[in-house]
Amino acid sequence: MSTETRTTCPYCGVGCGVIASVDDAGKVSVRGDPDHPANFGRLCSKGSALAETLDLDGRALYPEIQGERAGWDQALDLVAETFSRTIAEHGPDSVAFYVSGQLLTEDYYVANKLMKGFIGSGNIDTNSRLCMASSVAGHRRAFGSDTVPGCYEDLELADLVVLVGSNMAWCHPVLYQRLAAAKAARPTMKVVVIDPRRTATSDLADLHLSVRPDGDVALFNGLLAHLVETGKTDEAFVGAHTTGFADALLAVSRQTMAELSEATGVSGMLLRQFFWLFGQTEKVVTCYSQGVNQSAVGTDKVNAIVNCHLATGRIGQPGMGPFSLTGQPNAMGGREVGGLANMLAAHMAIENPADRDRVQRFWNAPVISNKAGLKAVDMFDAVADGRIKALWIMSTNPVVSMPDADRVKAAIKACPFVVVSDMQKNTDTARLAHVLLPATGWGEKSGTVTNSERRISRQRSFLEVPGEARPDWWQLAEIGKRMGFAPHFSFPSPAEIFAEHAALSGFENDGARDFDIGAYADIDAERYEGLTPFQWPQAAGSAGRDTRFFADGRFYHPDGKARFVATPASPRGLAQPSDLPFILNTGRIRDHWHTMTRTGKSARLSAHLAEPFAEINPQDAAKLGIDDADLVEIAGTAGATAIVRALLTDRQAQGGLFVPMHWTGETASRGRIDALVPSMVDPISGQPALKSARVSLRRFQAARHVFLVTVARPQDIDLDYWAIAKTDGGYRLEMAGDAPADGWMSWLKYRLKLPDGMEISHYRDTSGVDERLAIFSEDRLLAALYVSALPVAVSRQWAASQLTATWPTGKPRSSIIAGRPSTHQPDKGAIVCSCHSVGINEIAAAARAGCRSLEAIGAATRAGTNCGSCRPEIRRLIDAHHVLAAE
Ligand SMILES: Nc1nc2c(c(=O)[nH]1)N[C@H]1C(S)=C(S)[C@@H](COP(=O)(O)OP(=O)(O)OC[C@H]3O[C@@H](n4cnc5c(=O)[nH]c(N)nc54)[C@H](O)[C@@H]3O)O[C@H]1N2
Ligand SMILES: Nc1nc2c(c(=O)[nH]1)N[C@H]1C(S)=C(S)[C@@H](COP(=O)(O)OP(=O)(O)OC[C@H]3O[C@@H](n4cnc5c(=O)[nH]c(N)nc54)[C@H](O)[C@@H]3O)O[C@H]1N2
Ligand code: SF4
Ligand SMILES: [Mo]
Repeated sequence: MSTETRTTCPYCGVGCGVIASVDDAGKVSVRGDPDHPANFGRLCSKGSALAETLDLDGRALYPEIQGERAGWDQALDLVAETFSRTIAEHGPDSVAFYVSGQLLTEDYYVANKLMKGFIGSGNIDTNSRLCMASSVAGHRRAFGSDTVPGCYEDLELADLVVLVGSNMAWCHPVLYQRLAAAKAARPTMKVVVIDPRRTATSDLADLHLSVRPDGDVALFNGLLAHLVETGKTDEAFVGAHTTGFADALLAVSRQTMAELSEATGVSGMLLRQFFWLFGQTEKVVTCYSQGVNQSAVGTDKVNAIVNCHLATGRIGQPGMGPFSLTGQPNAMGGREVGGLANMLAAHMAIENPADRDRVQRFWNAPVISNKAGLKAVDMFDAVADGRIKALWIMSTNPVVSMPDADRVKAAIKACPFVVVSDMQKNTDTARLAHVLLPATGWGEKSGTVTNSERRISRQRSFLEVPGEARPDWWQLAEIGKRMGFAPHFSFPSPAEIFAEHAALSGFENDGARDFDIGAYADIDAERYEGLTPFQWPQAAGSAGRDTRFFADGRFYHPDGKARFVATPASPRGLAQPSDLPFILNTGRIRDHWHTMTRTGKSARLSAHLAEPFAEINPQDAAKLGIDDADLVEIAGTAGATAIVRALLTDRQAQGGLFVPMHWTGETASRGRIDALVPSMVDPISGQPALKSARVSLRRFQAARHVFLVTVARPQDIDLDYWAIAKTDGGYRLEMAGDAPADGWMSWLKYRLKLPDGMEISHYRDTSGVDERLAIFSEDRLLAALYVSALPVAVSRQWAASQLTATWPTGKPRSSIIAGRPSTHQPDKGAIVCSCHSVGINEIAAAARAGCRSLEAIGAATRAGTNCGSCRPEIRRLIDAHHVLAAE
């Protein structure tokens, strides 16, 4: 017997439905919900591994004050009193909330209500500032509202899908799979990827345009000019439903193809192909994500794209439209409640007195913030210079994810009062909290999230709440009550919060505002429990209208028309100190989620890419004497440096580097890449340019390279470089630095706190440099350490798997010292398919043995047969073997 709960994945903005089962023994398993309209049963590698991330290791289980356990009353009283006193002494703008697109809508609603309507400050901002702010600003400029016009189905209906600055195969994998399936079923459909580097997503593309970093505005301006010149614009639509076309065209300076090619970094031939394709295809969807948003010209990029859709009237119709892909599970919900410092609630505008009055009346609030609050980067500046004296950080890890991260860390450290709500207690940010409030996490809390296509789905709890963890909405409401606003924050459960949120969206709306879910204003607990996924808008009394916006040509500016926005191409942001020759691009990998507080718990997910790395073009590497698997040191403007592994690939263009954002102070010695990213922002949206920092690069000379597998997490590692990843039965570490004066044996014993008397195998080569150590206790391997002057050549996967193997007395220990299996045990190699733990060597062997299709590889090895996230990589391996075979 098992109980099943329908819920929603807590990771990306695709918002897949998940069915979680708990069996009699309490074991959790998950599968895709076949009835959920986002995924129809599919899940990616991260979603499939959710059950592996639910352990209590490292969880915050009770409130702490200054690192000491405290009761909830004590902690809440301290927070409420300190916020109230700070406000009394220094005014409402001396406090701030920094929240997250991973809060549920109900949490978010209460946070925004408390700050804007009761504390009376705009100082609530969110990590969505780092994520969606440019899209929000671009939408508001063009449409008069923050509206995503289309839905997922449009990607399947389109004849051309353009992906700009989106690594969809890794970051919105299920949507990518839907796209890939649609293309396979209808091969005439075209896909164009616009990204400076070739990614797993590019493998689906008919055309890949390796645009110069931030060359997108020039590119879409060029497209607009082409559409005009070739008569592909929709004059009737432009005339009836838009203004500003002439001005926008003026800003698109006449450029020759050669000039355009120079400005975009894309050859004239590829540009012509793309322009032609876009011009002649009616059904075009342009999806964009962080390669667009996270830029000093992010808002202009959004508008340059939207301009092309407005000019052709391709918006709001099936298979057509600009489509901003939201990153976090509830980035969209946060926008609905007004979680950004410059928004109000229910898509109302903080700068609009009538909107302010309406929200204040609805809330029956004593005050209402009458100006925008501080945006994330400015907020942490204000923390740094003492203007903000009390800060509450909720469901985000800014010490890792904010630009200029060392400065953010120092600001938080120096702030007189910092509250952190998190599920985990050892995050880089939670470690700095004066008050740590333990939050319930996925599976333990209830509420709603809204995905990229405006679809609202329930997250439902199905696990016991561990320790004294409490949901974020409850924490916020308790503080509201204790600050003297009890009648306004006495919510018995998330259902009442959702009802209030829905009621506000419909309040005096009458179609004036896009966000309207007034149909749910009187939802009760029972209906809320049974709520099935639905898309907004759903106004009271309207029977589920069309799910697309703008089909009727009506926009939300006062005159009902959309605006073309002039977007002159400017090199803002890339003004370059010449001693820092590389442009640092940052982003995501397939199997990790942001700062890894959850995905880092899964051995399977940690196996794909187990240490921080930089993608480097081989020619750049050759010039700097960098070999594959060397360590490299990257230095930024602020003086901070990072050490990561070199991964040479021609997918990375010359002059650029790509480094993932996931490694933290918990998982690597110097992997926090945001310490190197300056906090330059887009002047309109306030979103930081996280993809174009200037850096220098050099080989990092390490005296020794070390690889370690161990059942226990080592303490106090004092080497220059280390990175730790979870593996079945323990951890694996890549390390480098000087050899310890008293030898590796005592080094290891101290780090692992090992008692004397263990069984030890030891090998040292004649030079005395290469050394190998294995420590056993009875029939278990406790640790194996490999030391070399060069990057250690040991099968990682195999060595790690020995932690769970049995080593009966008499079984020769030599193989572990050799670092490779004996001949009859093949080495899997690096894991490609995390669902079935299939390694690169197994897939390559199957390809060599004649498997030429994904299906054949799947049949032979099971790789790629579950979630499908690894299919682009398998495809690449098949292709590589094809080429080799043909040569
Ligand atoms: N596996 C995984 N999936 C995730 C997440 C995760 O942490 N892990 N996080 C989620 C979140 S919150 C977000 S916001 C999304 C992000 O999803 P994406 O935006 O797809 O992911 P990123 O890797 O940040 O960046 C996308 C691409 O932008 C490219 N790029 C950089 N500069 C430029 C430029 O100037 N122009 C263009 N056209 N492209 C450029 C990069 O090379 C990169 O391939 O992913 C979501 N999904
Ligand atoms: N260089 C660079 N920096 C980036 C980016 C980039 O592309 N490049 N991307 C930016 C983007 S788009 C984003 S979205 C951010 C993401 O960056 P963050 O938001 O800092 O990353 P997460 O690891 O998702 O942090 C979420 C935290 O909330 C905790 N948590 C999980 N569930 C709950 C809950 O229900 N309640 C509470 N209270 N806590 C919970 C987790 O344990 C974790 O500590 O990073 C940004 N930073
Ligand atoms: S695509 Fe993957 S991470 Fe995103 S919601 Fe679906 S299962 Fe979760
Ligand atoms: Mo994001």
